[in-house]
Amino acid sequence: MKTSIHDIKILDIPIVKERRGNLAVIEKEVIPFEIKRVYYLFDVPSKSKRGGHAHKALSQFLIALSGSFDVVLKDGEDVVVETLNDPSKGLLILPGIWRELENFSSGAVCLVVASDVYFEADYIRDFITFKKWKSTS
Ligand code: T46
Repeated sequence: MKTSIHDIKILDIPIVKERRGNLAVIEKEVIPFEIKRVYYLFDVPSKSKRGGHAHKALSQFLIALSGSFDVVLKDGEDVVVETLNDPSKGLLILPGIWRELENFSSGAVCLVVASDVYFEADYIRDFITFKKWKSTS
């Protein structure tokens, strides 16, 4: 799997701004995959870490709907940390990238838009296995 942390992108989400408040729309022009699932993380204790795995085929788009958190991204060679704190921007993570979510602020909500349904066999949950898979696939 040839993806690297350089393939990770922060994408703008179109916003309809009004005095009544803002409305954000995620349609197929915004993200490069068909949406099959949406889930969200909330009430995450500040010391908690989520993620700690990679996906073989799944693409995901992460948005901080509220509050902030850090996403640590690894491709087996390099590491980058993206802080998400703006509901008008989302983080596109392609398959083959290790991710760890941490430093959740109080009230943070992480919305995840995914390219497929939940499938445990798509996960690599061990970092050594991930590095081997990256170098051989
Ligand atoms: C990711 C980060 C950002 C389901 O039953 N259905 C689902 O759609 C998901 C995502 C999870 N689950 C079950 C599987 C586990 O028994 O919920 C439990 C917790 O899942 P996990 O430990 O994978 O949760 P996170 O927060 O560490 O990771 C999740 C996603 O799994 C992952 O793809 O990138 O959020």
